[in-house]
Amino acid sequence: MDQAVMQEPNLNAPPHVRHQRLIAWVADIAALCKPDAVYWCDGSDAEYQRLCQQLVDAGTFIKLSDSKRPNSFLAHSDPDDVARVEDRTYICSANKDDAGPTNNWTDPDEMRATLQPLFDGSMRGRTMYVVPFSMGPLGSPIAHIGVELSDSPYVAVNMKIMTRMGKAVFDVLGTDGDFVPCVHTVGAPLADGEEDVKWPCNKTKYIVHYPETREIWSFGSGYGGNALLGKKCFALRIASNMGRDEGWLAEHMLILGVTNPQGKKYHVAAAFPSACGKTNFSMLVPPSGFDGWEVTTIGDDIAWIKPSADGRLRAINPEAGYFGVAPGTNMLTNPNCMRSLSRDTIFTNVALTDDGDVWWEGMEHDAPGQALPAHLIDWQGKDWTPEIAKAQGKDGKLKLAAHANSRFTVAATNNPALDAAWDDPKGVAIDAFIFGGRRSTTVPLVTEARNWVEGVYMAATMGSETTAAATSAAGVVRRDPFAMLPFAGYNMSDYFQHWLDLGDKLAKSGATLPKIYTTNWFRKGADGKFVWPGYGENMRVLKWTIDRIEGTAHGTEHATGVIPAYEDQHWTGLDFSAEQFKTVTSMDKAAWQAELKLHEELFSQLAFHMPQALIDNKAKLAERLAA
Ligand code: SAT
Ligand code: MN
Repeated sequence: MDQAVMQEPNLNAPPHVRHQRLIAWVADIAALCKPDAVYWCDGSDAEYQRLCQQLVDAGTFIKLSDSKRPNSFLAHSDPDDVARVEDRTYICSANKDDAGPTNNWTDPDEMRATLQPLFDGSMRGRTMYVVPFSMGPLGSPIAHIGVELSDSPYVAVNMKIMTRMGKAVFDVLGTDGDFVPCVHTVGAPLADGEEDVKWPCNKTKYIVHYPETREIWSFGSGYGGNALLGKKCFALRIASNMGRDEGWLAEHMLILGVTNPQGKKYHVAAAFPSACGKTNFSMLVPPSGFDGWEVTTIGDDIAWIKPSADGRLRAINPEAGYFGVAPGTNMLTNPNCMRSLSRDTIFTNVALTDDGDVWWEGMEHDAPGQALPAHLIDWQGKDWTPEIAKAQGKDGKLKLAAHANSRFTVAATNNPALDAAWDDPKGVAIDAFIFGGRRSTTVPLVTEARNWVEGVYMAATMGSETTAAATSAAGVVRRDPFAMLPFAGYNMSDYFQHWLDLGDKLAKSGATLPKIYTTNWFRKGADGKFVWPGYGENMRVLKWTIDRIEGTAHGTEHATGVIPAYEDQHWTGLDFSAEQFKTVTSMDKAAWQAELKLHEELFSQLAFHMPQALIDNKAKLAERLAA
């Protein structure tokens, strides 16, 4: 690995690194973690290929067939390292109240004392990669820089796809630029001559944030949001703190552009909990009946939003790639995503086919007639056939070939629906926010907030049935305010206040605030099946929200907000009856009375600093429901 490899961990950095504080920090961490070598990533394609080959040689990566899936790899993780570990994730603010009741908190000094011996010598036998990255277009006024030190080459190659990673970051940093220091170790030091495992990790895991000093320390996991520290740790938990202090928003939101047949373009930012179809929505293909409409992707998971001089909220996607859920992705649910994944992709925990390609549950819909593959290697490296799957499955379901939270990592530039402005340093002006939960009952397909406070209330009280993206139990309803429950890096009530304050400030400046909506694609009928077809058909809901902004669509006032009637929706190209529409939009009074009790529970949990405006909004809602 040429001259960039340091034989002594604390040797000087390459000449293009001119930031003494950064170099000193790298030396300090090397002294603590004691890697065998330090390697400064330059972010080049050659480096990416070299590291991928190294991962192949180590058995971590399987190279997929070059004819089926060019330039692509598959990794199977340790079976105990497959998702974010929320119960091991900490916000260590100086004051407990600043972390709030929704975050795990430990006194920062105490946490440092706990972590010190764990990190001491944790990288023995490994190389420490210095991974410089920009979250957002290089040099953008909305972007920020981080440097991750990690002993995982899997992390280095994923960061190359997920962020603007490499040498150019040092130019932006100059001699004294700000960066968020991120330290990551898989926590599996190697004794002299000890052979490595394919997916090193540690049973003990700590994902730790120090909001005041803007630091991230991650120990013991090599997976996704636990290890790719630019993503949830920086872009949401640390950045939400930066946003609170500096007057901007770091949100768990996709950003899309939608252009109507007249050529007028709008931008929408939408929040959904993990694994609720954000990637699908961000790459939506307008269905039949929508000639002339176009949807383009700016981002699929995270948005950084800053007020600009003209009073508009301008958003960038801080990421440069997609780390999306594979199962359920197919040509029907997300054709643009399938096309993105046709090459240059890292897959994690999906199944391997006999001809060197990948497979996951849901893909069978792409190959009619050949419902399930005859043989696979499943995500745990075991033989999988439909017969084995049947015999070893539980509750009448087939044993999964791909883990429910299996993922793909792919560059945004592979997306055929990528927005021309996705990398624009100025960002895009947001016209509407959408907050969507996964609820089989109660919450209508779409509701428009009558004002900013009502919208913030809707977002704050959002509930969702849990998914496999976190290691906790799937399928129970939990409140997930703004889809930020696991990601808000400070007190949730203060975070609500921040949203209210920003709205106030923009309104006072005379700006038109974005409209706020909630959606729910997941209402079920009496037969327990989803009623709304979802996916591309969500365009119909999107069109209504845009037409409301244009002032051309009708809606009816309900207790919770404004809801379209059947005739307010554009139905060309879809056979969807008024009766079905009623099932997905009906407002059941009793269900809402029960729902309000759950809002009450949330409000008492978050009582400290709960904004009065939201308490008042709840009282008004209760009155309207009682009327
Ligand atoms: O594991 S990640 O946090 O990167 C993905 C997710 O949970 O949304
Ligand atoms: Mn997410």
